[in-house]
Amino acid sequence: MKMTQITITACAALLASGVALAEPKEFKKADANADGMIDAAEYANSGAEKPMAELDKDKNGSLSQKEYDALLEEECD
Ligand SMILES: [Ca+2]
Ligand SMILES: [Ca+2]
Repeated sequence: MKMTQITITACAALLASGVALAEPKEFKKADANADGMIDAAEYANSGAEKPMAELDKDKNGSLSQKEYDALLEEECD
């Protein structure tokens, strides 16, 4: 088995024991209208399972790329 496969398998096991199996989309794919922000509707379709409010650090009701990227970084810790 290749190293990348081992890593992915370990990651999947971690996710299975924790919260999500779904992998959130990358920012540009989640941002359906390409306005540079993820709004609530886009977030609902992003595949993320974390409550949006936890990522919305400035509480403006949408996620900047920086706010959204925190989700991707936490995904497989
Ligand atoms: Ca958007
Ligand atoms: Ca925000």
